[in-house]
Amino acid sequence: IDNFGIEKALKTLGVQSINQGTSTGSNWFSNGEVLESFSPVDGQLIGKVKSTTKDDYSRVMEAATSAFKTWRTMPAPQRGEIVRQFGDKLREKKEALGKLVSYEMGKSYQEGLGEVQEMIDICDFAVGLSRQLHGLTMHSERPGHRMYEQYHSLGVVGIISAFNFPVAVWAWNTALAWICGDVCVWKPSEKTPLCGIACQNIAAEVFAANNLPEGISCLINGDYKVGEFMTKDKRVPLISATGSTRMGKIVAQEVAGRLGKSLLELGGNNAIIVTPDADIKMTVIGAVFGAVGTCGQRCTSTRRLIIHESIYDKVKNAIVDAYGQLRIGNPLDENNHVGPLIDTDAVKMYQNALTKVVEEGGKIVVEGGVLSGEGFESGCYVKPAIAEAQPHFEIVQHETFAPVLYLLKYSGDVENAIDIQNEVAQGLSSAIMTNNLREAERFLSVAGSDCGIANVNIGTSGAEIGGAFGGEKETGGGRESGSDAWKVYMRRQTNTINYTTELPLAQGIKFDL
Ligand code: UN1
Repeated sequence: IDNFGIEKALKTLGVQSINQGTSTGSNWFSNGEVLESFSPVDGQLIGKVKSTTKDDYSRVMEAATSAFKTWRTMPAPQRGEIVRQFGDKLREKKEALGKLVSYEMGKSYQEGLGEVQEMIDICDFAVGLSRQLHGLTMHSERPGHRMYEQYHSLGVVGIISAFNFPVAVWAWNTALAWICGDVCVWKPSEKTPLCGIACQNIAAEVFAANNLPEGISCLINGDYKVGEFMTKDKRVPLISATGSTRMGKIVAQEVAGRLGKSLLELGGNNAIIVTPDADIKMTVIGAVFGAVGTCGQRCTSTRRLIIHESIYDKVKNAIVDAYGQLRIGNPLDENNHVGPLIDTDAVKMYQNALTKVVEEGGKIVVEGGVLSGEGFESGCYVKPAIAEAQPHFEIVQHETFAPVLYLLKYSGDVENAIDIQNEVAQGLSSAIMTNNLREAERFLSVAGSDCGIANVNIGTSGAEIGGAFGGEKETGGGRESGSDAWKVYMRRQTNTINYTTELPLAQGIKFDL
């Protein structure tokens, strides 16, 4: 069934009804069991993908390690030129890829396009960065000596990504890794394998057009067992993993066990603090988009609103009102704000959260529920819900990947709100709505938010690629995308050169022969 031009988009992206799920660039092969990708939009089977076996994986690693030897010797600005071409291809295919993201994952078409825009942005960023992989120079304590540091390519980077950003998170990693001279092996979520196939086709086209080896970009498919091939493989010096805290703990321990590096981007439990000095109109837009955008399935989604008691009712009423305007339905139809959850398991978790919050003493102020009937046949459409709760409720402490927003009340100073904000295990994104300079600065100070992202008069989601993205505590500590996040994709080397005829030892040590 053609859903808003999805057939044409699949064709443009080279996605077949049955796809080989393992690729070393243009060379496709797979021998594993078949994964089926059903759209949460209409429940239709979009396509099938063969998963990667251990033998397939060996072939991938052969291609990747050999491609690395060529790729790392290419000057970084020339690698940047390849990434520039990749970004151009993404511009050409933006609509098609945005549509596939929307159809396979369920986020709105606008957000699908936004995700592809993030890919384009990170490519531009990486192109500029390819001339700026700077190290420092320092003064040696010894006469006639020079000391400096340089960054060298690291090797094969393993990327494990989640269903909610099925293309952008790969691009944040891969665009930087490529300009750093690394090659990538990517395992997309088994819930969105076709997005992986589409991206791989685009990358492979660029590498082939430039006579570059297969294996600079590799794709593997399957569930966590396929991810384990990489986490256990000492030929993969860096694993970048995005997903749940549960998954991150397993990956971190596996990789640490062989002293590899991991870059972890895990769960969030993001809050907006709304103080008596908040602009209510801005608060409503920020909070509602943050809570219901991507149907509450961003790691940066707003889960908690911490509202001062003096404005509590006003804010609550404004938000409840705004929820009344939300249109839920086919995300490819641009009239709708909210699409489906990824699958029926996610629906169960959503229902469980609503039951739990009531059991713990919370009060529902916007009713949830699963939608049925025409247009909702997939069983994945739910109503965004709001509950009044207490900060310490177990369910409030927990990240539920669904559009459930908790309203929490604070009294007294902004410090009390900051305490509530910080008293969760996760530390990804946070925000304060205030026009009071003192409150804003306190929130940003060392005694303020403990998250990797802290915003003033902006919601918790929708970060730009220019900043380092990631968080503390159970969010995993990794930083990817902008700022100096590139450094994790390289190995640092300190070099000391003696241009005299003497060999003085450091620390003035005498060793006469
Ligand atoms: C994620 O949900 O995994 O800040 C990433 C945002 C997006 C990225 C989210 N730029 O919401």
